[in-house]
Amino acid sequence: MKIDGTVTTGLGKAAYFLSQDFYVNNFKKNCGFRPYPGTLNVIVPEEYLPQINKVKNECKNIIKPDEGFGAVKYIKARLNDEVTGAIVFPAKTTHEENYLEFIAKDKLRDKLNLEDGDTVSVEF
Ligand code: FMN
Repeated sequence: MKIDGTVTTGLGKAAYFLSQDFYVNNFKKNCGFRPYPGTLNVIVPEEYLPQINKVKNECKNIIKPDEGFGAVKYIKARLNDEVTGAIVFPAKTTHEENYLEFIAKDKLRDKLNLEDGDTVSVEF
């Protein structure tokens, strides 16, 4: 599935979680990269939510961390046909369902010169 969405700024909370060793080590082991501490938030059209929810519900890749932290599902994904990374689905989140959170090795806003309001494609 390939979806066009809009880059938007979050609250910056993901940076804290992506600095925790057990999340970092799991992503390194299972996705092959050490994630930049932050997620790129992409707002996607509501019409894709049923398909996205299906993928999320059927997703078997899950990090179950220590007590106090929430589980995170992840699925390998590509951004703008250019960057390989993953979409994460934290069980605990402040975001609405129409937000996809993309992680990768690099800071994507710098690497792809992205700003809020830009359109990006996410394929997974
Ligand atoms: N939110 C929680 O309240 N508890 C958690 O344990 C938790 N674990 C997370 C783990 C990862 C790897 C990520 C990426 C997010 C996690 N979140 C957790 C979700 C964040 O609180 C937040 O909803 C979301 O990532 C938005 O971040 P942003 O404000 O930087 O856009």
